[in-house]
Amino acid sequence: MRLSSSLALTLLTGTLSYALPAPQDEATLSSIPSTALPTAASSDPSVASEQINLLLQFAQQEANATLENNAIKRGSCTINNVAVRQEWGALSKPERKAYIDAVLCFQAKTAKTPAPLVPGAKSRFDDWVATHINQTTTIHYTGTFLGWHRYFTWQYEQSLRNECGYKGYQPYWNWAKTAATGLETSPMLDGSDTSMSGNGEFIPGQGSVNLGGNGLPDLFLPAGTGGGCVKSGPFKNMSVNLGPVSLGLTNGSTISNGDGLSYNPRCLKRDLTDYSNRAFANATALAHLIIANKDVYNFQMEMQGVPGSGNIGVHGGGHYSMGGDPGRDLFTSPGDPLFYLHHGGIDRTWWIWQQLDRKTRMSEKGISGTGTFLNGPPSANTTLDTVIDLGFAAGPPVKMADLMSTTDGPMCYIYV
Ligand SMILES: [Cu+2]
Repeated sequence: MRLSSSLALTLLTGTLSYALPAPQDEATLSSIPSTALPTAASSDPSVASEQINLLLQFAQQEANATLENNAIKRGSCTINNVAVRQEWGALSKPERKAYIDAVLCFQAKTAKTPAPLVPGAKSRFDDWVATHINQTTTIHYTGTFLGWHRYFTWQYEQSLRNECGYKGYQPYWNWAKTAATGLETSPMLDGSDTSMSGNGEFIPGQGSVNLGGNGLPDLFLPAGTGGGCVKSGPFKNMSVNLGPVSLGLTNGSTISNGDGLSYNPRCLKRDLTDYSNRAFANATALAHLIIANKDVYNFQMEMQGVPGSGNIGVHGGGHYSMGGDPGRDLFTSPGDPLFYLHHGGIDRTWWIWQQLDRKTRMSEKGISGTGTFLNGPPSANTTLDTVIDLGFAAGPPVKMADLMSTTDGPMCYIYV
């Protein structure tokens, strides 16, 4: 029997959650040879979606084998306890609500960051924004980009569980899906009580955001369909306390509030922009990113966008399709709680890509870059021994070596 890929995925999810595969499902699912994987990304979105599904199934098969191996070796992360991260739309409404409640709880808890260091950090949620602001120039376009954001997102998930009683795991944003459906009607952004809140209030007559300048060619992104304060859903009353540091506005200019660490309470703004989602983070972009890039340098450059190339990658595509404040601010972006779903998507993309060649892509050969933004000013190469430290957000500091696998180090999760 040949299963449709979506049915197979459903079955595989069941397999991983309950570890009780029916024999016939196992036989069907454990048989994707690497030679069956696509070697060139399709430019047709529906074909590209099928390609991504196949890559995902292969990745799950590889991860599954590792988990079974761990069980034999009596490792701590096995198929019986592995966390399964799901797409927002795959969560039930009570599961979505539980995640939202945990984030609201986190936003109501007092910060651990000392006020003299970051006067604007008022909540536990803000501790994470402060850490990201403080380290922005050493965690983007660096050798640590993927590992740092993996650890940051995982520790955020763990803190929601440990400090706010959340029982689930970090959901992720599937950009290919919202590129097809549009953002505002997706369960993640429809403004309902079980969404991550919706669009900002519509501001008429907005211009474009310019991502060029400073010696780079102009790159104009059209404004979205919001622009103002978010007025619906769970985060309509949230206060954005930190930043901005480098916030692109829809008149082409950029504003900042110094180092962004002082107290600057304001509403959460969004400017949902389907254009940015569709142009840079649709299924064909995602399939190309995973299939066409054989080494991590090219993979992470295409993911973040080669500056001046006119392509901002799926990373930029996701950020700029949220828009608003702090969504368009590279430094303060974790101030929008949607950040963590976006970075769940980034981490999942890296995870799939790694599973295609585990030996290389989880080793030091799977790291490229230095400790500074595009190596400016020049700094040492990132290695497996490079330490990631999340400051007051969460500890302990870890080495990159512990972040190359989501099941063989301190973490224990996979994606569906
Ligand atoms: Cu970041």
